[in-house]
Amino acid sequence: MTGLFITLEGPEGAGKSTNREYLAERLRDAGIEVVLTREPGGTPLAERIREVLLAPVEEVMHPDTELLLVFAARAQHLAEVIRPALARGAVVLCDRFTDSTYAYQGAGRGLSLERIAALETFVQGDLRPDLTLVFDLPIEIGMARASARGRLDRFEQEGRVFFEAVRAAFLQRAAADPGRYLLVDAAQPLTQVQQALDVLLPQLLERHRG
Ligand code: T5A
Repeated sequence: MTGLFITLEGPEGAGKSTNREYLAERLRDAGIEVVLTREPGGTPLAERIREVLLAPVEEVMHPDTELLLVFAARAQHLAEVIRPALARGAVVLCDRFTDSTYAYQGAGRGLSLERIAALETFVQGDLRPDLTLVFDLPIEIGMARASARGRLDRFEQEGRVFFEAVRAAFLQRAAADPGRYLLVDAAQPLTQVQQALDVLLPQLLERHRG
């Protein structure tokens, strides 16, 4: 058995958390250890950094501060949760990871992709997800789903141009590496999204068996 690192990415309200739970159940039914986690966050300390990142505050957070906080949380998460789980042979299902940094801090905030890549190598070494599911949907559908929950976080308060840039970045990254990314049409009814995940399941089991 080999550990398998699967990330779920996409804009706000795309169904990442909902489908992470669904996939976890299917994998556990097959007797596999699954670690469910998320970014920013995933450990008590990284969750505190998440609170700083998401809370709307008066003072404008500088984009470099945002970038460094995201990677600070990620360093902790990798050390405490992700690397140990992969070493045990577990499947790690992570809601957002470094693709979100390229999309939000890179495309959204306009930070240099080279700088993000340098931090990616510094914090992760050569660790990259084995598979990334990109849940794609029109911005207005995702925002309607996300805002139905109530108060918007600091990112959700951004405007349409920001989210279009984020969505385009996910699509571009998925198109550039079809071996690692799988695009999921997240605008479909949930049952259809989950049927698409069911089709993927045998492949995941096969890869986990090594
Ligand atoms: N961030 C994160 C960065 O800027 N840089 C980084 O490096 C990282 C890691 C985190 C924020 O941090 C930023 C990006 C984010 O703005 P978050 O809460 O983790 O925030 O991310 P969100 O995308 O905001 O989380 P959401 O909960 O809004 O989205 P999900 O998880 O994609 O959606 P989910 O599953 O909670 O579903 C939302 C609602 O839609 C329904 C669900 O039942 C739920 O009510 N739903 C559907 N309804 C109809 N049809 C479907 N197919 C549906 N799928 C789900």
